[in-house]
This record gives sequence, C-alpha cells and structure tokens, in this order.
Amino acid sequence: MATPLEKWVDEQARLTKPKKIWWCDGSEEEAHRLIEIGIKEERIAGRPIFYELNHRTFPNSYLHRSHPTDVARTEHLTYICHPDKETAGPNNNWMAPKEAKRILTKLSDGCMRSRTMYVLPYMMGHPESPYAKACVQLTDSSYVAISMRIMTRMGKDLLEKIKDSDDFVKGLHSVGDLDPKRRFIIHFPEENFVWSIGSGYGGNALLGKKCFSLRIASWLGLREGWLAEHMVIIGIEDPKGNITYVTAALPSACGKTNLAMLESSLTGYKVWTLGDDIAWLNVGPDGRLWAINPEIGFFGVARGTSPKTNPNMMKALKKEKFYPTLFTNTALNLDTNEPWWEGMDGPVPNSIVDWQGTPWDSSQGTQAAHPNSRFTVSIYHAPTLSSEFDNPKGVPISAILFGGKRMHVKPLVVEGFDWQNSIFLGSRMGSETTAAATHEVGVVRRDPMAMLPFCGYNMADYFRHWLNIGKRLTNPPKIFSVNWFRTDAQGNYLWPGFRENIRVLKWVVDRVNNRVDAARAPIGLIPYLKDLDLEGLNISRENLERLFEIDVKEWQKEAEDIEIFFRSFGERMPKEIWQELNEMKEKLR
Ligand code: OXD
Ligand code: MN
Repeated sequence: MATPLEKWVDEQARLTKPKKIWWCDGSEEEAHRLIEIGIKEERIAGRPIFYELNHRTFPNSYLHRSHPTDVARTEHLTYICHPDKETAGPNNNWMAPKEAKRILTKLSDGCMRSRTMYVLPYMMGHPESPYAKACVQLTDSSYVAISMRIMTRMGKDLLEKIKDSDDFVKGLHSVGDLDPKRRFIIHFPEENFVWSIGSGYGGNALLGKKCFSLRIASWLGLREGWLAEHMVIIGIEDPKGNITYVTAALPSACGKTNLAMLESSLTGYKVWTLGDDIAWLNVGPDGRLWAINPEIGFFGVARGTSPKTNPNMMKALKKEKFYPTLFTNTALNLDTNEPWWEGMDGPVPNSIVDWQGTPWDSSQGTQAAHPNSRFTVSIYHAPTLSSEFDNPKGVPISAILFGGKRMHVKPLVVEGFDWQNSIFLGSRMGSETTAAATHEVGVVRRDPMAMLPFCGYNMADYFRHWLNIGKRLTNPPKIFSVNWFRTDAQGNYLWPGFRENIRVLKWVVDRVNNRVDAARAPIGLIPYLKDLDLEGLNISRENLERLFEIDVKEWQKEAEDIEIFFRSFGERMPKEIWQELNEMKEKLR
C-alpha cells in the first residue's frame, strides 16, 4: 500500500512527467553527486548549474548564474489563495484556489520532461522541537536541492517520521521555462501547500523559506496561537557574561545578516548568532516569548559583505566545510577563480567576468555582481553561532526591534510605551525598497514588522493577532523601532552603523534591565544621550542630536501616510491601533 506521501509524489510526477524521480537522503555523498550533475549534466538556459570555485580560499564553494530575468523575489507573481479574498487581505495578491490550480495544472503539465524530480524531505526547526514542522518539496533543480540541504534539516530520517501520515507541508517546484510570463508562486494555506513554477531564485524556489516558514506558517500561527516572523535572533552578551536574547525585524537587504553576526566595537560585549531571517515565536509556559529559527543556513546578500561590514560572515564563507557553499550571481575573478562583488574591499581585480559571465571592467559603469547577488552558507560555519542554536525549546526573548531603511524622519531608536503602543509602532514601519524584490528601488513603502511581502493573510488580522499574543505574555519583551539609515542634508549617513550598532543594542539591554530611564516623546520613549555608550566613537554632538530629532511637520506627514495605509484595511483594522495613531497625532499637535 502506498503511503500518502508516495501517493502525492506519484500524482505530481504524473502531471509534471520527469524522466526520473530521485528521493534525496540528505547525505554528503549525495550533495557531491548533485553538484557534479549540476556541473556536468544539468543545464538552465543552456548553461551549467554550477561552476567550481577556488577551493583553497573558498573551500567547497560553487558559483551559480541564474537566468538574467530570474534574480529576485517577484511579489507581483506571488499569490495567497485562501477560499475568500478578504482573508488574504489587501496586502496579498489573491486568486480563487480553483482558478489558481487550473492555471498551474496547465503550466505544469509535462514541465519536468527530460528532467529529474528531486524529492526533498526536510524539517523546519530542530526535529525534537515541539514547534518544528515536517515538509517535503519536489523540485527539478539541483541548485534548489543543494540550497535546501544547506538551509534546512534535510534527510531521510524524516521519511521515517512522516511514515503513513499526511501531516506534512507540501511544496511543488519547477523552473518551468523560466519565462516571467509563466512564473507563479502560489500558496494554498488551507492545504499547507505551495506551488511554484518558472523561477529558480531562492525566495521563489526554496519553498521552506519565505513560502512556508513565513507565509503559510504565519497563517498556521494565527490559528495555533504563535507568530512566524521575518526576524533575526541574537544573544547579546554583556561584560558579566549575561546573555539577553533579542529578535529584530528588518525588510530584505537592510542589513539583517550583518546584525545577526555583528562584531561588537564595545569591549566586553559580544553578539551570538541564532538566525538572520526567520523566527518562530511561541508563548512559553513561563509567560515569556520564546524564539526558534526554523532554518540552518543563511541566504544572504553578497554585495557589500566585507571584512569591515561583516567579518564573521567572511570567515564563514572561507571556512573549511562539510556543507557546500553557493554563490549566486556574484562576479568572478578570473585570475584567482574566486567570487567577487562590489564592496568586498581591496583593489578591484584585473580580470573579472560579471554575474552573467561577460568580461567586465570598472570603466563600463555597469555592475559586476548583481545588486541582489547572494551566498548560501550553513549557519554551522558562523564563528559566532550561539551554543543555544540547537536547543529545541529556543531562547527567551527580552526585546524585539522593528527596523526599516529611512533616510529621513525616523530616530535611531525609539521604545514603545507599552504592548499596544508597540504593536502600533511595528505596524507603522516603512522602508525604502531594495533590490531583494523586483520593483522600483528606493521608494518608501509601509512594511509593518517587515512582513508586508510575507504575511500569509489579512494584515489587519495580523495586528489583532499580535495584540492578542500580548495578552498571554506575563513577561513581555520590550519593543523598539530602529533606523540605522538617517542622513544629513547632504545625504551622508549620520550613524556609522555595522559594528557600532552594538551601542544601540547596549541601550536596549539596559532598558530591558531597567538600568536607564528614557525620555517621553510624542512617538515613543527615546534615550537620554548620556545613557548611550559613545566611548571611542567619533560623532559630533550635532549629528547625534539630529539622529534623535523629531520633526513635527515630517511626523505629521508620516501620520497621514500611515493613516492612508491603515484605511486600506477598512473595518478589519483593530480599533486599538487607530486609537494609538490618533493619540500620536494629538501629541504631535
Ligand atoms: C531574503 C529576503 O531573501 O528577505 O531573505 O528576500
Ligand atoms: Mn528575508
């Protein structure tokens, strides 16, 4: 008798018609075999999937070049198919599930012909964690198979676990013909099912990541009483050796990975890494919020990563490795066969091909590495990995940061007055758009809790859910907004960022431990400058004051913009959030 899993795989194979089916066991030998296939046999748009890089300097690393039109998440082709449109909300594209299936079935008919279908059994979360979820993805791309092995706990043990049950999350992925006109990333939350065709890009194709661990999981979280969030998880160790666990939500390509691996500039302070992208938050029996990272890898932006901005990541990328590491759409230094990107530091190498493999020199005025070029590397290679990373219970969270990239308006750090006010603070976040998704770059859009592209249901209900979670927390984390990106009139950043962000984290830890007071401003609590540890930092008093300046006119405009956004949710928007907005407007008057 076939198990539900076997039956499901068989049905998908009858539709997609692969030449063969390969059940992956997650072993190292298998990973090597897959890479070999990617180098020698499999092709995308006529090109190999992998190129071997210099293994002396970048051990076990491979370069992947994508199809030129397939370089980022495609939010306009991403759908959440709840039975009714209202549940998906104005924050999501929606189609009736039946209609979506009709379209996808047509596109998928024979889409794996002459290709291999890889069956990837994997776990999101530690297998012994009560919060972990069993998943199976089908894909016809060896790049996706290898990436999933780096990013998730993939292996055949899971098949033993799933056995006769059909309680596993399903993902069907095919690169199709990579034509953006035939590209869709479609979620069926009611069925725990994601169906993606036409893209091999991480955020569209590694279905355990954004698709399941955020969009579908956020919906599971709503029904089961927990939160799936777009957050970094770190432990901040103080000079006494106490560790405070903090999560931080920032939009894509705003420095989450750098924050997750921050090398402190303050003596005695150290940051331990637990995750750089996704946190699942549960209310513990002790009334605190507990976080796990369901992933075991980083899919980070390569451009701009350097020994200055993220020394720990540079070490991870160069470490002798058990897991392979992938570089996607970086440039290549032909003299050394090493990956290269703008912002890597050091002189520009003499002989470079760009992310598409075309000879490049800096006088051309074009980009050598794609702005959204990426690395995929195991978290176990991080020199800053927390000893609690594999704790199935996760870690207790004392503070949450909500961030965005704002050149104007927003102070460096602001604390919410209380839980309700803090949910308003998270919901009013906005950020300038980046290259992580295909759209105009650099325009401000509202991105509540950095979840706009990832919330798998109506965001008004999501705000309500956050409010409700607070009611169950007897010992809630404090909540802050942060903005490392404020500029002066000439457009220069006022704050040095990167390793100096530890100074903001230190203030946050001091607030958590009630060591310092804060000043009440109309928009929240802000630090007294005397409480910021600025020892050894070269910053003028004027810049410092500007970092915390609250320009009433700017904020009134901001409030208008927030109001327009909230209105788009109509009657569903919680009245508590309106009340907070109105109070803020009142105080600004
Ligand atoms: C990511 C993203 O890839 O947020 O992490 O786009
Ligand atoms: Mn992300």
